[in-house]
Amino acid sequence: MKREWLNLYFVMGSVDCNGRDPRDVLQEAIKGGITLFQFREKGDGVKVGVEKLSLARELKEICKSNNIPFIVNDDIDLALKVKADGVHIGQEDAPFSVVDELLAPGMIIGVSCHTVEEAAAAVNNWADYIGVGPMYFTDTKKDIREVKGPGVIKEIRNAGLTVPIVGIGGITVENAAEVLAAGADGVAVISAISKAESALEAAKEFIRIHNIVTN
Ligand code: TZP
Ligand code: IFP
Ligand code: MG
Repeated sequence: MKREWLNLYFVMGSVDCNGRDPRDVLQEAIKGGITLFQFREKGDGVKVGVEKLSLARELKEICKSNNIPFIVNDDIDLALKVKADGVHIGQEDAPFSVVDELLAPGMIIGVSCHTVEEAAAAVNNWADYIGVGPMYFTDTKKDIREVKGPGVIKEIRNAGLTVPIVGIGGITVENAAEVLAAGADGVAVISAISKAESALEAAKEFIRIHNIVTN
């Protein structure tokens, strides 16, 4: 995978869009410059079964026609069915070795990490990238760990780990620069784009900030 794919990682499911059509929100976010997309269908009122599958297929097609890699959160079966480019798994999900065996060759594996120890273990298991968070408080995920801030990313970099990293959790255009300055390759956001008045303008602003901090 290319490190630049993490520049602006948009994560979203049908319940994150304030009642808007997720296909429209994704199209707008792509026009605004997102570089990677994760389908994360979680929370109250989510789609299941064939409805989840057909939404995944539609979002995947939108990504494909715009050359944006498509990642599926947690659901390995779904990822294989829609021929996703990769999966994102948490520390509580199936062990890495199990996941790796189920996936097609070349698929991206991202892992959620909260500490230097978890990051080191993910690197040893050949994770393609890690998501570190929650950086800040968020209402979007109900079972979040302790908020530790961008300092964890600094610790991971100081430990010599060069693995591609995105920060996640409560990231907005106001605090994204701190996360990047701590050593993240990019930021992963749900609500700051999915619930923005304009997903396009929000994404554009994140890209503008990424360009300022990393150039
Ligand atoms: N993992 C850690 S925090 C989080 C996830 C999926 C939610 C991020 O959502 P938001 O709206 O960007 O805070
Ligand atoms: N990190 C990420 C990512 N996605 C998640 N769903 C998560 C943590 C819980 F953005 F991919 F890094
Ligand atoms: Mg970057």
